[in-house]
Amino acid sequence: MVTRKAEEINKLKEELRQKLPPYSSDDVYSEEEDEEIIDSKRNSKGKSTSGVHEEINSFRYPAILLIGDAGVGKSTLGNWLLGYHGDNGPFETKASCDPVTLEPQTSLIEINDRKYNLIDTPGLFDVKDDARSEIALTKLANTINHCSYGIQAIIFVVRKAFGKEIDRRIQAIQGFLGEKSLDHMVIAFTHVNMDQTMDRRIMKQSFSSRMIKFLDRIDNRWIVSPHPDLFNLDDDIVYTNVYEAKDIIDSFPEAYTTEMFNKVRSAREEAEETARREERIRSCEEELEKIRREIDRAGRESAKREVENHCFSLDTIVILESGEKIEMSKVKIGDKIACDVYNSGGISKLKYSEVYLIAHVDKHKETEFLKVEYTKPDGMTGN
Ligand SMILES: Nc1nc2c(ncn2[C@@H]2O[C@H](COP(=O)(O)OP(=O)(O)OP(=O)(O)O)[C@@H](O)[C@H]2O)c(=O)[nH]1
Ligand SMILES: [Mg+2]
Repeated sequence: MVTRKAEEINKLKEELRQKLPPYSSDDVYSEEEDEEIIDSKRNSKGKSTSGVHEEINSFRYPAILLIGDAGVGKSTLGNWLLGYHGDNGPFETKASCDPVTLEPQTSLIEINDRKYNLIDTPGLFDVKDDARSEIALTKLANTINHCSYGIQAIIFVVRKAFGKEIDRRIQAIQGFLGEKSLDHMVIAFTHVNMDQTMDRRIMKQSFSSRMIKFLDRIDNRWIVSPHPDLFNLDDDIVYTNVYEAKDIIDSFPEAYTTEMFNKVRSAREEAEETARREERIRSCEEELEKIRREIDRAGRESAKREVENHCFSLDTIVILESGEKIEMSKVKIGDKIACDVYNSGGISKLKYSEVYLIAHVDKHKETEFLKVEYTKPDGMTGN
């Protein structure tokens, strides 16, 4: 694994030295080696980005994605992997409060004679800015959709001291890329101290139980991205980690495909749409309930006023025997309207009474009535 023999490391160093001249901003990276690489460009800040470009339409090979929090050291690791010093390679790096890589950048990388697009992505989790995280996720989705040759590896760059937050990050990545993406994932730890970088066992001892569980899930595929202030390109440990990463990447049998990603994406979008729909229904129901309560309260107040006035108003709603509800003003002689409630075998039922006279429609005008009491021939009385 990581502790390679000295000669082997020297051989690897020599190989790399032959392949890659030291980076200088005037270099035109591998244009001669690969005619498909787009001409070197200048990024928005004017710094030369030889060998790195932002044309995501130009992916010609399986992709290796560098993902992780903003400022965690993704571009630095990209540079190490390309054979440059972490802080002095094609990918721009900077100690900055603001995110540095704002658009996905790509550079060609060759591992065991196979070419890949190494893609440096904008920071996914910006603790200071949720909207920016959202944009970064959209950009990542867009980038993935352009990886028509699939994704060979996802290098998830993680700050070593990242404690309990790791679960949230992993869940977010899994939710975004899908469970299958874990089969293509390598964890790269940054901000690791000298001892932990030099000795994998010391590093292991520092893992939390959560981290151990997660690393088990991905078959312990992890490397250390050496601290650029502590290590040089020539240091064995840099080579060891770079080659460990490359071995892992090369060992993945088949690439994670855009279809897999899009399947996860449509499932996620469907779930989000369902959640949004349910939320809309819930808020409509809440609104309806509020209106119902309002009507009920207004009805009670109006009934109270009517009782106080000894009269109903013309817009008072009455229930007909047919169940239809109409305003008092629409009532006709002969209609049977609900006038009382009675109990029938434990069930409340409405009692209806026939309208035989509409006598007093103006509640503001006082009218005199005669009360007639009668006795029918069968002895029944009424008034
Ligand atoms: N202490 C420490 N600093 C590091 C490490 N890796 C990178 N850095 C420094 O952290 C700063 C940010 O590194 P970048 O590689 O630009 O980080 P990034 O993840 O690409 O950042 P964004 O593009 O802004 O998302 C640089 O100054 C690096 O030198 C590390 O392992 N330890
Ligand atoms: Mg960056």
